[in-house]
Amino acid sequence: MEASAGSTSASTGAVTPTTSTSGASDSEATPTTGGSQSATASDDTGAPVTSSTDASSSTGADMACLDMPPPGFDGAQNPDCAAEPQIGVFKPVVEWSRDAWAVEPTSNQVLMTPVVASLDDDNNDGKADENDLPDVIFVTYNPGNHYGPGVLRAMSGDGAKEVLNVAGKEVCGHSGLAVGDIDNDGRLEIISVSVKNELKRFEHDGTLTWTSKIYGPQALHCGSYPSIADLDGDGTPEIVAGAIILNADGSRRGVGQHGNAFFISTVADLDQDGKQEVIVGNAVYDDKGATCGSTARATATPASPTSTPTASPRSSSARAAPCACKTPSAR
Ligand SMILES: [Ca+2]
Ligand SMILES: [Ca+2]
Ligand SMILES: [Ca+2]
Ligand SMILES: [Ca+2]
Repeated sequence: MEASAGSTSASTGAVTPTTSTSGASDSEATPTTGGSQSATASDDTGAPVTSSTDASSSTGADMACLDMPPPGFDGAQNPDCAAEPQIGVFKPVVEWSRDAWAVEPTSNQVLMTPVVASLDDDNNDGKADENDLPDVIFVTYNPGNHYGPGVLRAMSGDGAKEVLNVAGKEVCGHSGLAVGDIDNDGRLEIISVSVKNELKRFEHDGTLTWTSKIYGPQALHCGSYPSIADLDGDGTPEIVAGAIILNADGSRRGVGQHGNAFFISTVADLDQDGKQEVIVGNAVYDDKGATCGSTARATATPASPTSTPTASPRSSSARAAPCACKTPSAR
């Protein structure tokens, strides 16, 4: 199962600091006196001491060991600057893995980054929260078909239980997921991307509650990773994916005209006005998709619904409004 590869990668990042490469460099990259053979000597006790009056230093002919030679340098390399990186040891231990499920068992490939959250109420206290066993939520696809329809799945964190298997809903096999309580009912919802470039919302039990309009591939992509954030700070979350911004009910809030929908859009309050902006590749949008800044010409395809949405759309007039971001002169 490729899901384990994704999590292993994350673990690798956490463990990497044990590698002692930098330590080796620190000791061996100390500026030396190029070509000098008498930089060290022994004192009366026999302990080595370092000379501070190296002959070649006084001539200016030496060169400190740098990470990289200076631009244009084509002279001989100083062998004293050579440093062999020391390779640390990383031995990941697979705690559990799974490559077949009760529903569509052949759909067992994972390309996206799984999400961890508590979907079900393990301790039967009426809530699904930090006191319950976290679940690993992901999308599988059939081998060689990651842009085809996949299966939304969840496994209990201990690997013992299949918590969720949702097939037949056209969830893109490559889709990223966002998980959060977007209706403030105390239970989590899951946002995914469909093979038709729609966003879909599922309840914690896998019930499909809405499907958005279809968007152009440059605004929303099968490989987009949705995010959930309260952009305008009104207590109700919005949904961001690629260059599109939806309200919590799936209706369109705005569509950016730049950026690359394939990757993860970032949300941050860049102008410190209390409202978060959306950063999509080379562009920044306000919470309604108006462009606050971009380094490129318009590339994204404006939203052009080609199917009947199950969510009621908002007026598109908001998209035409000027950016609400504050410029330095406007503050
Ligand atoms: Ca519980
Ligand atoms: Ca909820
Ligand atoms: Ca909001
Ligand atoms: Ca802001």
